[in-house]
Amino acid sequence: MPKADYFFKIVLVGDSGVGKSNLLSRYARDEFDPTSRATVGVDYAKKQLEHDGKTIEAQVWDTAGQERHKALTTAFYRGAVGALLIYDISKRDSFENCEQWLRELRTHSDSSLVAMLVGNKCDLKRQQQVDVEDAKDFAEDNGLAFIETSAQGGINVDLAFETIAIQAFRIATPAYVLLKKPHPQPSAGHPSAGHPPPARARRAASRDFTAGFPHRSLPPLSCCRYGRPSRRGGTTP
Ligand SMILES: Nc1nc2c(ncn2[C@@H]2O[C@H](COP(=O)(O)OP(=O)(O)OP(=O)(O)O)[C@@H](O)[C@H]2O)c(=O)[nH]1
Ligand SMILES: [Mg+2]
Repeated sequence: MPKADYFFKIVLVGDSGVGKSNLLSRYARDEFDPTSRATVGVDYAKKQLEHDGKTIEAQVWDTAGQERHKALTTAFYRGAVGALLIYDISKRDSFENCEQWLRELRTHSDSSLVAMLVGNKCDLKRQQQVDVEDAKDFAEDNGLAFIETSAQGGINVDLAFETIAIQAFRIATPAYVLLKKPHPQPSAGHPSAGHPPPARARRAASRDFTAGFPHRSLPPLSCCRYGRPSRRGGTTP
């Protein structure tokens, strides 16, 4: 893996069973496990992408949606610059709980964090319990981008991760360039591993954010569209 110019921590949140771990394995290794078990502690994977002539390394943290397996929240969110807030399109509850997840996300992370609402399992259209319009409304009300994905079918998975990484790149550039090193990985059995970015970097990130990150004006991504992220965060077929 070449040395990256930027390292961004991205966290996955959402109810148990929505497909967080499978989205991560599809993105990082192009794998899907139909019999995957509930995550215990924290899982971690990274992948690089090229944008604007720069190499960005997305360091993705995944934890348990189940309350009893929940990892230490503070450590999990610390230093995150992006988040995917995931629900299962065939489980209404998992969408309704997004409000709670978003609250938790906002409580524990920096105000400059960028987030995207992700309706996973869009291959289960016949069992769909969450109207796309409801999801778009929720996303718009909360300043989130929105996309539907399928970890099973590999639909829009790269696009979701790449879009959030590129959004993070747009706001974080001057601050996180100071870091120039990856966040420490969570070590096995110690999900609390990890250190916050220097206070200087975090203060700079907040300052830069006020300069006007366009995530509120991003058009919601269409349901199950294929394509690559464009410079404006939408898709180009
Ligand atoms: N049909 C379908 N099933 C999926 C999809 N993504 C995940 N699943 C299945 O949903 C179940 C739960 O997936 P996980 O990835 O383990 O869910 P999780 O959100 O990581 O769950 P926790 O670790 O408990 O928080 C597994 O049986 C997966 O195979 C998808 O896109 N489509
Ligand atoms: Mg999991």
